[in-house]
Amino acid sequence: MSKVYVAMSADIIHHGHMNVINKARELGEVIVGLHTDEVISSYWRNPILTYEERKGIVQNLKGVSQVIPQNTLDQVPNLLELRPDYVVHGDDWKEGFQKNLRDRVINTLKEWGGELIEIKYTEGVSISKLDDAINQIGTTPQVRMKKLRKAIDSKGLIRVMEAHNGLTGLIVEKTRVEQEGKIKEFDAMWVSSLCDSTAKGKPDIELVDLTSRLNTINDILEVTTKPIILDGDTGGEIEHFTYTVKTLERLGVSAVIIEDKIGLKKNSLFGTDVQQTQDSIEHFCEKIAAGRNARVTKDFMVIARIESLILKAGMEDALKRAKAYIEAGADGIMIHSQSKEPKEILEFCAEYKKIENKVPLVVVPTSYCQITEAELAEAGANVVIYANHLIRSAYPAMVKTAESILTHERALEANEYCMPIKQILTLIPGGQ
Ligand code: SPV
Ligand code: MG
Repeated sequence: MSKVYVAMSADIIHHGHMNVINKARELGEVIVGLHTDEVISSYWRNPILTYEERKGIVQNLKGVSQVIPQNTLDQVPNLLELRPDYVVHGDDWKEGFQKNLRDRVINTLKEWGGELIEIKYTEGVSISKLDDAINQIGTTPQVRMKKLRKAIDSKGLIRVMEAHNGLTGLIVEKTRVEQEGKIKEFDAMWVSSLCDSTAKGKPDIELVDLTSRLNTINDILEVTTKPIILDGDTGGEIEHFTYTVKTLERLGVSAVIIEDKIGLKKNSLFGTDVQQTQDSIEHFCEKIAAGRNARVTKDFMVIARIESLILKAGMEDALKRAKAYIEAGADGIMIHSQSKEPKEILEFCAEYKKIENKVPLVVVPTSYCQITEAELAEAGANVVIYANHLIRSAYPAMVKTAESILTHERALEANEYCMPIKQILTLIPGGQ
């Protein structure tokens, strides 16, 4: 009997998959190469179901005789091992980011006279569309909250983008780029104190109170499903912080990051240009421990942010604090820097790697923005936060439009900076 190979992720099984398997069945014995969890998260997002769960489903599909793991998006390693007579695939990979993978399959099959059979792509169904439909249904606080830890555990480095209202939340939720065989998305949202304050026309000095921050978070929660990390400033008084943790966890926020400063907080990127005071290690450890004790489940993360490099207290102090904060129960460490070069961050990362009981490491490359995600991952960072980029890009565009209208005393010239009316009307579905 002929051997037929079919590769799939099967995270959401639909009739398109069944068309492929039915065709494969006609040709012979069907072996499914099932993408491992690592493969799915490397080219897209975390799978909804685990490998074992997906395997359990696929091996019970009519006509499937064997399910084996496919450890790369590239089918070639499995093909070389199995030397199948046929590979069956939808014809949607002739163009776009999978074209390269298709060429490799064709060339490999040639070695033993195998054949690629392509069936017409099933119109109207795609995993991305189904994914969007699932997201449209919404999520629950617990499901959303767990996603952050899961993403950190299964990916080398997760990408986080700032959101300061429902609209920017939607941008982080939906923006997707296909490039070099991968679908790139943001994994989570950062509700920055700087952007949340700026959007409200206020300075970033812990002036915007928790109730107001919760309103922003709620606007974002209402229209998105991705996990949220809150910039919790200093966390305030220890007695208050415990309430904050409970409130955030109840809402389904995944993590709060608190910085080891005390007194009137100023934005870190001012560095030593303004008066800022670092908290004592003892007091900040007490705050971390209190936060940890206040949470109900371990899904919620209390992450400690170290300001030693910002305040020129030195690398040794930063590392000493990292160790102490981990001992106090921090679920993650954020190291911040306002240096224009990544040198000090990379130095910290290299030393941090040596800590035995280390926890996920968060970095915020705003000033040292030349560093790439690949370099950060290599250095050992687990979370990269793009902390202010949506508001920083929106503001100049809005000012330009306002100036144009003042200059020309009409709106015509500003049109070139604006999206068409039709587009804004339909940007958010459900308005018609
Ligand atoms: C924020 O986004 O508010 C932060 C990061 O705390 S930074 O602005 O770099 O201090
Ligand atoms: Mg902040």
